[in-house]
Amino acid sequence: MLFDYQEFLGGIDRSAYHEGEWQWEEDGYTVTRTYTYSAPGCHTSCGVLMYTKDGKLEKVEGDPLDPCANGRLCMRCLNLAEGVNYADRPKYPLRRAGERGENKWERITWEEALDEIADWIRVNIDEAGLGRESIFVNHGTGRNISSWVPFLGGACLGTPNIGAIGSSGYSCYLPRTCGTAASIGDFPIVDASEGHEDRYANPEWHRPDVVVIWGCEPLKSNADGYLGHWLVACMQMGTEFISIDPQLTWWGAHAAYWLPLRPATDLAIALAWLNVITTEELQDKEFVDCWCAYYDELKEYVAQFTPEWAAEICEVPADVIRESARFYANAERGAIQWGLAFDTQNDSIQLCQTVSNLMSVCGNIDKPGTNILVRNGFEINPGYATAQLYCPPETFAKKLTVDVVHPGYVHFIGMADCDAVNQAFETGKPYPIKMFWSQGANCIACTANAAPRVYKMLENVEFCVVADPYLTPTAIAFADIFLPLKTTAERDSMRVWWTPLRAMKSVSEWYEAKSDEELIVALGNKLNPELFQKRWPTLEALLQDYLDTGFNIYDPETGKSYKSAGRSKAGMVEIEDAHTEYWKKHHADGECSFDALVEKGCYEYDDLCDTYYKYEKGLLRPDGQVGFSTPSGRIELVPFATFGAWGIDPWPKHHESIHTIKWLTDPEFKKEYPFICVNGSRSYEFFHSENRQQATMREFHPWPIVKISTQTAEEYGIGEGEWIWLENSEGRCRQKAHIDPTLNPNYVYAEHGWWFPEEEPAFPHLYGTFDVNINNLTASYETGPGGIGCPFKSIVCKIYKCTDDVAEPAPGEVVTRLGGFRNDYVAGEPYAYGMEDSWQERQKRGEE
Ligand SMILES: Nc1nc2c(c(=O)[nH]1)N[C@H]1C(S)=C(S)[C@@H](COP(=O)(O)OP(=O)(O)OC[C@H]3O[C@@H](n4cnc5c(=O)[nH]c(N)nc54)[C@H](O)[C@@H]3O)O[C@H]1N2
Ligand SMILES: Nc1nc2c(c(=O)[nH]1)N[C@H]1C(S)=C(S)[C@@H](COP(=O)(O)OP(=O)(O)OC[C@H]3O[C@@H](n4cnc5c(=O)[nH]c(N)nc54)[C@H](O)[C@@H]3O)O[C@H]1N2
Ligand code: SF4
Ligand SMILES: [Mo]
Repeated sequence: MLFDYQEFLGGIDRSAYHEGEWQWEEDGYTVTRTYTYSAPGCHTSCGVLMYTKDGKLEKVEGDPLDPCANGRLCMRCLNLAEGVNYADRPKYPLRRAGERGENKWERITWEEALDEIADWIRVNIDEAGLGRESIFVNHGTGRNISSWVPFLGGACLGTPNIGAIGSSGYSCYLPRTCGTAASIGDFPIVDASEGHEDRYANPEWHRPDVVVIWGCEPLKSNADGYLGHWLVACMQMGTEFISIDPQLTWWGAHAAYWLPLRPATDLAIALAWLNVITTEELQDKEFVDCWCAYYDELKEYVAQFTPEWAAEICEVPADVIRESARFYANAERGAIQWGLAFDTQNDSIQLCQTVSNLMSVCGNIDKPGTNILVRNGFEINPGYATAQLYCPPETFAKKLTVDVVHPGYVHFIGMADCDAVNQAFETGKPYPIKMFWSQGANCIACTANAAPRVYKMLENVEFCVVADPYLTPTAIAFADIFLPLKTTAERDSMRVWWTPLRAMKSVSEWYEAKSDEELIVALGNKLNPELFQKRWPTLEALLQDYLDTGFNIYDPETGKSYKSAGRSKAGMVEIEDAHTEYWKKHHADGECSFDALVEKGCYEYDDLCDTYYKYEKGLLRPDGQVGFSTPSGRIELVPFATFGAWGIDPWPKHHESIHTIKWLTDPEFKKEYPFICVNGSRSYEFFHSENRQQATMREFHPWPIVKISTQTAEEYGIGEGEWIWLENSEGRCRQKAHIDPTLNPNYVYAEHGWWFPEEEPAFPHLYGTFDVNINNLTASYETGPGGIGCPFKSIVCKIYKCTDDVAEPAPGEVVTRLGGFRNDYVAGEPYAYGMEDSWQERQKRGEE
């Protein structure tokens, strides 16, 4: 065994690391034991030692006493001080002084900024007779904004329209949560012992025998609250791996099987695996009999999806599909680590549901070393469900829902539907959006599919506030008011994304920046003083309420408590007790506070995620009965009830995207656009568009890189490091070629999220963001069943070398000055011409 946890623990000099202390002096530094979260962003939160001198962050080291990360840090945390102390980081609130995009600003006070915002809303929305639904609140991916920004939208601004602009089908994570909510009722993650404080030494834990790394690169991404190095530790203890990925990753290179499928054909593999498992009777019979519903129906349905059928679609040989299915199913403890690629397909929600069935039929649910079911630590669940408690019901009823653009579906998610929001911006229907509030997102550089189209939607918005630690392309392009925010180093905050509950303790100051939490308190007291003065008058009160009730309604005067009635409906339901498990555990002993958590070393594990076989113990269902949190109490292998209620076909079917169906069936089209352009694979240096300011990161990774195969490089005469154009019907951008001999010659791999903070901010250059933006080539409005998922990672393109002799305008000029690549967008439609219909249209005509 290459990794022995006890030996690792034994090798740490715990007194040298000041066990039991959270702050001490060392060699002229103050050292603080805490967690980072964001900004800059990351889904995870690792234990750090922050070294400060005279109130300035000087360096960061991993904390080997932290059980989450065991002292291991990414370069992004090790280099945190450079981001925090970035010289051009905004110090004060700013008011736009020139035209949008001129990058002219004047310094204002916080009081002026908040007054201006309050006045604008009063005059242009309230007194104009409009509702607060005409404010759209925008955020990006999950990080230390996930609960705070929706909460700000609901409690401070009173709007139900909150979401991530341009993120069609919320094709990040949401499909996975919805797909598993329907069948299992809870979310499964690979058990690498992360639920236990004693980790790999926990007596009940067992390392997985086989882990499938599927559409995920957990080493680079540490995505969704999960750390990639936990799986490396499993590998070192003997776990075997399967990689299902179009490109050869580190995991593929270390795997027993690598299935290099054609992008976005995962459902074909998943169905074929189910076919092999059910026909060869490899399922866990006892688990299926006791805990699963509709096994026979599932077996009968998947009989048609043989490995030979799948091989035709996904280009992986049938025998490899068959053998890898057996390898997973025959393992006593198998686990599946899935990633973003699951969300970026037309089939997303059905794919996620089908792969959760693979876990279920093999009995790989909540048993040590398989996929365990997890919830937020101590059931602290702030976010959308609580935001809507504070939005008046009549306003909430006006939320922009999926049926506005994709008739026939039922809205069941917390956010406003992304495409419905697009349509409201593009057409003013069903009502116009007047104000855009963006916090923790950099939409035109990153979040938005069809970025030039989103630019067009937003350029004339009447009033825009951007709150961010940095001046981003989005801020330059749209902000009327810019609010400077704190980073993790300056911020008192907490997080629950699984377990443990963690605290971030501020260690330094940055001029007049406020934290997201401080902004909520300041804005709420300005705009909604009656509620805020009673409930969250101060930061301390806000943090305390996070621990006590997770922002659910608890009225000490009446003793009544309320929770949200459900994501799609307005209103609230009375409940017995709004208090969190944390409050219940610590209220009596007085240790239920932010300060107490900090003094404990900034973390505390909860019992639920620490427990196996929760379904046998009655821990999952609200009624306390054994079983799963589904309508029948069993895992519903065919989710008739839930998908039925959502308007989604419970029988999964593989659907190609508009691009790939044409690529597969029309030789002329394929000749014009010979490549599938996979995009947005993560890199160690950056988190989306973040960290581009840091010289050290840019030394490692100076330019956007597009990977091409050796064969393509030869065919096109492209050399390593040469700039090339990528283009399709929607637009074009350029990136630098990197020749990868392992890449399939039919694919190119482009990066996303680029801008150059060292370059000119003003229009038309806008930090160069549109020149290199792969989202010039993606589309909105093409979503899967339920309006969930969008196939933006399997678009098509052509490539050609960049030459100096073509005097065409740069993409930045095209987008910010010349009206964009296209002027023929039709609201509600992904492509205006030259493309087939979406699968929904094809289905209506009976072609699917
Ligand atoms: N083509 C293509 N496009 C993609 C992707 C892809 O794979 N391919 N990936 C997509 C995915 S999965 C996602 S999730 C989106 C992400 O899109 P975004 O979430 O918009 O990406 P970021 O660059 O992380 O933008 C976050 C902004 O938030 C700020 N920030 C960081 N931390 C904090 C904080 O704690 N508080 C506040 N208020 N601000 C903070 C940062 O400074 C930054 O400006 O991009 C999507 N775009
Ligand atoms: N360093 C860093 N970490 C990040 C981020 C970041 O920007 N930088 N972003 C964060 C965010 S918001 C997210 S959503 C996560 C995403 O992180 P992950 O879930 O790990 O996903 P990716 O890194 O986008 O891609 C993983 C793999 O999917 C493969 N892939 C592409 N298309 C397909 C397909 O159709 N099928 C299959 N099976 N595989 C495919 C790619 O080749 C790649 O190797 O990372 C998070 N963590
Ligand atoms: S995963 Fe990496 S970047 Fe994220 S908090 Fe941990 S060390 Fe920092
Ligand atoms: Mo994401």
